[in-house]
Amino acid sequence: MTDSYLPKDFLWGFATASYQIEGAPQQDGRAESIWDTFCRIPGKIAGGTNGDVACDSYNRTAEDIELLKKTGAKSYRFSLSWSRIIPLGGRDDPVNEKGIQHYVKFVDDLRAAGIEPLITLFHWDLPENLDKRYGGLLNKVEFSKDFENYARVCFKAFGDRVKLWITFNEPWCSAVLGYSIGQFAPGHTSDRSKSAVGDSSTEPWIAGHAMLIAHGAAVKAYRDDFKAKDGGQIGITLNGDWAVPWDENDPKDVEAANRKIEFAISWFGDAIYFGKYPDSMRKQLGSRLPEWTPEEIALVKGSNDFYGMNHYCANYVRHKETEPDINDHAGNLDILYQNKEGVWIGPETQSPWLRPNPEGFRKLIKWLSDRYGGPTFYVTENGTSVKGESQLSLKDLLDDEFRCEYFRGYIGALADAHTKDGVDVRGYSAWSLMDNFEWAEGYETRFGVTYVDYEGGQKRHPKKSAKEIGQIFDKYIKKE
Ligand code: NCW
Repeated sequence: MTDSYLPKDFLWGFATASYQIEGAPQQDGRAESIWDTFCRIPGKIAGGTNGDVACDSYNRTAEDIELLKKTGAKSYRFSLSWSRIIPLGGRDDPVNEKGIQHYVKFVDDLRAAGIEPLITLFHWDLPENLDKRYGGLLNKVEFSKDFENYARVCFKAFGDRVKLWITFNEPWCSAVLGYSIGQFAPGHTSDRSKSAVGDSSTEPWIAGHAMLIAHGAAVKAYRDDFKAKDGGQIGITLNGDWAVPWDENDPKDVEAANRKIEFAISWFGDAIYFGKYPDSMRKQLGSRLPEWTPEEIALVKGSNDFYGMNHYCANYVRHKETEPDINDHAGNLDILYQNKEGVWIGPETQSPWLRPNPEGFRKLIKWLSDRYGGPTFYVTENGTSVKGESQLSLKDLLDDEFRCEYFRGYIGALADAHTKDGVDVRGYSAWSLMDNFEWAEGYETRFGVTYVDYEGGQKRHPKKSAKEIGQIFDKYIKKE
């Protein structure tokens, strides 16, 4: 028996993203995104795969809604494909009515099923044409104008039906994995042995700045012209793991753990809540980190109606004595899974970066709540892959006790954060409704509560977790 609870009307459900599930790359006038082209670069995606078919969700919306209904979900977070709505991306380029109509029908069908839509405008699949035309995220002026225009087209088309909007998903990933490590589209890196393009000494920070300005411009457009009439809320979704000092007694490791969170989360969070970058980043990066103009501060500061939190795991962090180099975008430190005593942070999963630690979730959301003055939170992603899941027989993989245990731990920790730490949390989207294209990790890594049989006609098989998650929420959500 637990005393912890989640508020009545708590909005729980599942999340996905357009490129990871839709497929249908040429249907109804869609043009290419940077992920279509990135996947064609040899060696970038495990198994040489891509999102051409994925879960074929573009043609299976009714099936996906049935899946949601079976779980009892109250909400569904999905992203729009910019390349379907404005195929060439820009503010002077044509709007594709067929793309709009597809999503209008989907939103209407969700609502008819009693499921609240949460829309993400940008989950990494930038129209390829904008990357070609002016360098995409590296051109803050052009990018923010085009993003604002795209956002306005979406607010106009769906604003009367959609009450929760997310501008960007995990801008850290687009910036660092896309413009420094080269693991994500468009694959820039300074390491000439891996790629011929990019300058990771400045590009990730320029891309991050551009996304913040574009976020601010879209929020201003929403607040000026749509919010009062449509009565919705808008925010950004930031990723970030909890950081535990490798040696709790070493002040340098304690400081490094804090620095890690600042480089990963406060980079964007401080800009949005305080109108500046963290001192730790300015100190290490100097002029490589863009300066704010007064107009940009006015646009970005205060631009969240809620904080969208993606969270998966925790790490140990150890301070590094060597001088930071240009590729050190975490703040001159090492990220480890074992601490000084040899204790593991959590069990292994299929994803090299993910080791579950529910207590870290409670600590991080409290840390964020304290730092940013108690904002309203929506947890926009949380979930796990399972080591070796793809190798199991269908019967065994449907019995995903590891994932159920993950959800029990994390949802319990969230209820504790709400009840015992006073965190204002209103919603939660589990990642993910179904197995899908896991970016650079291809199809081998599965995060779904539903098994998708890619070779077997895309048949969807709910796993044990698809049923259990509703029971977990039922235990915590207040009845009156
Ligand atoms: S890859 C990633 N994810 C997964 C993805 O499926 C989803 O679209 C994202 O929103 C699950 O949740 C997010 N996150 C990136 C993890 C960081 C990897 C760090 C690699 C360091 C080299």
